[in-house]
Amino acid sequence: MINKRQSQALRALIVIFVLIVLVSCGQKTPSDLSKESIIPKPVSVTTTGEYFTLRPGTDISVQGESEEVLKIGQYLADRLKPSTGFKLNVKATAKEPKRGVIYLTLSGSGQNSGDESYELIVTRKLVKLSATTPAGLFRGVQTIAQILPAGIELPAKQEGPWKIATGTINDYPNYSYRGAMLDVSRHFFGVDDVKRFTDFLAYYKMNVLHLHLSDDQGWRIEIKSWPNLTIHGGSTQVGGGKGGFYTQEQYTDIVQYAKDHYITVVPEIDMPGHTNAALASSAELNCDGKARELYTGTDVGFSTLCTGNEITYKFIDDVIRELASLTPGPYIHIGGDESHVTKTEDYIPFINRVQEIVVAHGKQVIGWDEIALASLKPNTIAQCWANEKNANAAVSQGAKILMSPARKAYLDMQYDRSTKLGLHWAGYIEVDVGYNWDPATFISGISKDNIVGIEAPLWTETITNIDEIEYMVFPRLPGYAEIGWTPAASRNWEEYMTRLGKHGERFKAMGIDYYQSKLVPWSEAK
Ligand code: IFG
Repeated sequence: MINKRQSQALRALIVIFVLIVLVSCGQKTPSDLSKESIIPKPVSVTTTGEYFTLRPGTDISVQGESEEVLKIGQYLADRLKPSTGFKLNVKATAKEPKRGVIYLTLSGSGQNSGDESYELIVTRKLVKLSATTPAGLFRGVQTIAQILPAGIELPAKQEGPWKIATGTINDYPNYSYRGAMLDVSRHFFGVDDVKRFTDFLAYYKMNVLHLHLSDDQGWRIEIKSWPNLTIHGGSTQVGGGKGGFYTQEQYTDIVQYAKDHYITVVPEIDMPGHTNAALASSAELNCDGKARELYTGTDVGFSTLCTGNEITYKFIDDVIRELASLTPGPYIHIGGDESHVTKTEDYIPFINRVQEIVVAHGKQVIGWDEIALASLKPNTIAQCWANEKNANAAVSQGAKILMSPARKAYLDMQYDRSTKLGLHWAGYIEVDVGYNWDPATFISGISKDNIVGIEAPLWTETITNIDEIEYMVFPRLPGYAEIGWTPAASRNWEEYMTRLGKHGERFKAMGIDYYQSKLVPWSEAK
């Protein structure tokens, strides 16, 4: 029997021990899930005020034997392993585990809101991520990474603890098409750069990678029936550098990598304008039968395929056939922009015929908004970039609109006049300008029902390497991802910029060379 003095001493010891445990945690114990800085902002978050702790023995349990879901489990493990140093074994399980694991299941996300919806329930004992499709699980995995401390993204082992605030998240996207474009023609970027760009899209739940594969300065995709397109047309770039191109094998590798991240590749062959690289590669594509010189400048609108020659349509059919066979996604982008030296009376039948060719090869057409001058096929999408009249003309033909207004969404626009990279013909796009708009009310006559989604193009006349890509893409990309995912009614700049500020640590952890806009309250690493 212990006496009063001893029991007081014991109580004091217990208090000291508890304090040591709490202090030694070294980090604020997350206990409010609704205060986490998730981008895109989820549809609904409820908090229960405790936390789940990732431990060395935490497994990732996957319901059933689906290879695809096990692969998502392994993707999550690979995301968490470097910084935690934990084994994070991925195991198939027949029934819901009791405790101590991250559990992925396709048993439905609690509300059937489309194929990218998910539900994440975190308790002290279990992290349960459920969805109705693997894509939904994959989107939910990005949320798990974002509600762990920013250090989770570091490539080397960190001191934990690795705690996740408890509660429930139900989430699904507002638009089905949420993407970004990389212009690999003006300057060529290798497969690894494209994969890193793809990672950025995946982290922020975007689902389309549009590759601008041909233009005046370079043809970047091997076409076996027209080999000179890449041998000659891929041999240079803006400024005269050595250029480059993707072999069909490399393109297939990019497409597979995107697919593994639940991202669809949209390949673009720009025509009839922006075709000097093709015109330099094959004399017969020119109306005068003379091959053009390669072009390494940055002018636009000076080139056109010979719309009156039959060989032009054989060329296009060969290109679209080979590209379609390499592209699992539903779309082929035919460009159609800035065809300033193609007469309108030639442009219209040309676009009509090219749409027929694309549809004949089983794909749907996307084109820049000028294609609205032609008769759009039923599933053709017009990408609105500069001309609101064209967008309205497309809608009046029943076409859907992909919103990429240059003055809001062009990632090659300078942040302000001091930005060393980029252009400003459409205006300066600081982080708030890129975020503070609603596609559904941006153009009169075009409402949410007419819009498939949003895409942020990065044109690369002035962008030459991955660091420069990162500087122009971050921190604006998460904002476009949120515009595509989160309803406008739930978005406002004042609230968003605080969440974005917390992502600075994540950008740093991922080695992203981002523009530290003065408009954003960047949080210091803890
Ligand atoms: N417009 C051109 C691009 C590129 C861009 C640079 C479109 C659809 C200006 N066409 O944007 O090729 O040069 O900001």
